[in-house]
Amino acid sequence: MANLNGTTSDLRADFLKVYSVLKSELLNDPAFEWTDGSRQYVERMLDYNVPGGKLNRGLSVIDSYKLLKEGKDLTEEEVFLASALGWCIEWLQAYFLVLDDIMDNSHTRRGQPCWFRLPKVGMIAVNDGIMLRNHIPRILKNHFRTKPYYVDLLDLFNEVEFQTASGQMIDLITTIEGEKDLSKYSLPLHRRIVQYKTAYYSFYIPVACALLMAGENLEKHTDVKDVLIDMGIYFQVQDDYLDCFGEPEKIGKIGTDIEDFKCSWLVVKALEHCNEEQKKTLFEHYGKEDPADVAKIKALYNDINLQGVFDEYESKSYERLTKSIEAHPSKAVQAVLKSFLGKIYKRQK
Ligand code: DMA
Ligand code: MG
Ligand code: MG
Ligand code: MG
Repeated sequence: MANLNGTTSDLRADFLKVYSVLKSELLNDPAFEWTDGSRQYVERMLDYNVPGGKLNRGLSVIDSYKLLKEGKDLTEEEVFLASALGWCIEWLQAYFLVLDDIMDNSHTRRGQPCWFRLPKVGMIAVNDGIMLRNHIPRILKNHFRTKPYYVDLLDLFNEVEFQTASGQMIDLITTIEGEKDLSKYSLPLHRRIVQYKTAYYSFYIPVACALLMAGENLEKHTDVKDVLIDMGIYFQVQDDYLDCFGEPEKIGKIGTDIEDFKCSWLVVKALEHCNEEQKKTLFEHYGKEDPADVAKIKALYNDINLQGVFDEYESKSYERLTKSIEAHPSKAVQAVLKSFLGKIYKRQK
């Protein structure tokens, strides 16, 4: 029976049960001679980095698969498999975040210190990232080896990992010390970075997993992919906005984009809306560690009302995305895409 929250919390609890199953399989992987110490380390590493987020990406595989099945009840096996794929995406995310926090010199993530900040972890976190990445094909092998779509799944995860790593690469090389140059920052560059670093792994892969499980050929669904990529770009613009204007208690992290000289949507828009004097301030103070420099940039963002510029971008994006969703011929696909958009519109975390 429904509890006070409807069934949402049950779904989450069932999803977390699958995490425990996958974790214990990995901790007893016969390809390694485990000791108590190594097993305890990996268990702690997984519990710290994999399940603590919003779980939107993972849960959306189950959601999407259900909608594609148009109301037919799922078997227990189908729920388990969709959950396992959802967890593979959460593992992928954990892998990228552990390494992203090192490269971005971040302090907190999901309301706790970044994994590499723990004194006992430090740069072991680099190998932990590699471990997390290696867990994905092991989970897939354990549960999908005999499925007709196994090769397509492996290929999908490989392609999306390559796209994400390439996005991270262009995000990082724009900030190289000694080559910092705000005049190269533009909307097309920003779009290219966020499409690759965020959109494929956050929006495309969950739906692609559900489509493969439902026996679909991904090449036939490029229209769905285009909408999801567009939504992913909007999602990363929100992330850039929240980095500066979000509440750390809600987003679980303290922003570092200004210090890191990131090609954030905010700095691109600031360059577009500032006068000559404000432009000087941006060039002089963007990308510096000193809190006084950061404060000058934030004050400038307020002076030119970047929050208002963002609000307008947000409603325009919502309208545009809703239109492209409603243009899709399948009601089931429309439902998948609308549920995604509803979850992120005006998000505060
Ligand atoms: C996120 O970029 C992209 C990946 C692949 C982790 P980001 O550094 O803006 O993310 P966050 O703000 O969560 O550190
Ligand atoms: Mg980061
Ligand atoms: Mg980053
Ligand atoms: Mg960010």
